Amino acid sequence: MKNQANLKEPEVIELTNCRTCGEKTLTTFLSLGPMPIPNGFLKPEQLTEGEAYFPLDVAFCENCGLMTLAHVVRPDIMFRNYVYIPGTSKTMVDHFREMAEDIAERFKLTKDSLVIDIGSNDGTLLKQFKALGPKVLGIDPAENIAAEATRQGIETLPEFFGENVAHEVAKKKGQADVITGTNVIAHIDNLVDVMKGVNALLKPGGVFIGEFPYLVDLIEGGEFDTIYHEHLSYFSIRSLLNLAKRTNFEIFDAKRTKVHGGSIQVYFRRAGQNKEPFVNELVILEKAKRLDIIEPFEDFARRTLARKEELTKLLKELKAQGKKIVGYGAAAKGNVLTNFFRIGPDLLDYVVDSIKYKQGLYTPGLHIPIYPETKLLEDMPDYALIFAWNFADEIIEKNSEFRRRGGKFITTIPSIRII
Ligand code: JHZ
Repeated sequence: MKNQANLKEPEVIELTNCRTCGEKTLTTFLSLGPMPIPNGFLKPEQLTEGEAYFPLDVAFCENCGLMTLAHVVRPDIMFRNYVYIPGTSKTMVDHFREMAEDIAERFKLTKDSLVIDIGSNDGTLLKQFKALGPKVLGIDPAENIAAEATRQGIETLPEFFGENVAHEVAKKKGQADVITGTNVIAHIDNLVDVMKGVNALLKPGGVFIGEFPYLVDLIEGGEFDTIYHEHLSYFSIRSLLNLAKRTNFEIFDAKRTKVHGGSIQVYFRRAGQNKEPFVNELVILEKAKRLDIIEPFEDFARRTLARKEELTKLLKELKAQGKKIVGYGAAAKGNVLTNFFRIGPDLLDYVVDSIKYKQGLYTPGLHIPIYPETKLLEDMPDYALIFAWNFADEIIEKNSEFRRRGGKFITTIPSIRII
């Protein structure tokens, strides 16, 4: 079984039809690029090699309300050798523990149940399921991370998920009671193929639960830096209802969660079980927020440009006062911010990060060096700009000594603040 990445395919293609409803009604309303892929961290010897830049334009589907990137970068460029892992964040580990407990209880999972996680990464979610009894299996195309997860006891197949892979897994391992996919469905272009794969791999009566950043939170919070090449789709429930209908599934529950700036968990099962059309408070909320027309998206684009001016002005003023500023958390979203705002080593001396795979590397595009978090106290810069704003509370709390010695944090989202 080998993956679907075809090296003969072009590196980037323009999207012509909406991925959830299939219509040709896409209108581009914001351009953040071109820029390098934001998890494309560089080794020192790669700094002079030149990087590939890809468009980063955002479009809106007038028909079903999906927000989507206007282009798709070939997946193997982004996901084969991946550096992001959720396991170093306490917030994510706690979140996945709660999620696993909730699902295991609600769907009465036992030690005979099978849970399969798509885009399972380092196995952080599956470890929680395993501790509760069920058998688990991960599927993730990042060969480096899949191998590490398997070494740690979470069997992980290094594959891109789709219908073909699903049939093979079902043959070898059997069908699953629950399939999960956290922060991965938004990363996949062919969602019809994903749903066909889920159909092949799910037991009768099984459920598929997807979690991803929620469009309402992204637009309201001005979370422009969540927009990058990996994240092809920014889902509303409305857009997903279209996808479910096209693929013979139905949504039977959807709820908001706090992670990654505000996410949703959406519950799918095979069609034909809902007695009434699915309407919950989120469907009503999206209508009230007018996310079915382009105006709120154009307003979001205006707010993003205003934030660019505000933050660059602040950093330049601090720099002119002789202050030393660094970045905190070499998140992919930080690389969107630095590239779009043009904030480079002239303003930020370095970035600190807890993930060992990122330390010693340089950020894509602007080449800011990355160090372990311990450098913050050794060096005591005046300001640390928090790129990983979704973990701001955790980061500020664990760095109380930095603040006690006079260090200050700057946040960018939901607003630019000095703490
Ligand atoms: P973090 C990820 O985006 C990747 P990113 C992915 N594409 C996705 O879908 C979204 O999340 C939703 C560091 N850190 O999670 C670790 C510290 O240094 O916001 C990470 O490098 N110290 C799958 O990359 C970064 O910050 C800490 O105490 O934007 C956070 O990256 C903590 C808590 C984190 O994701």
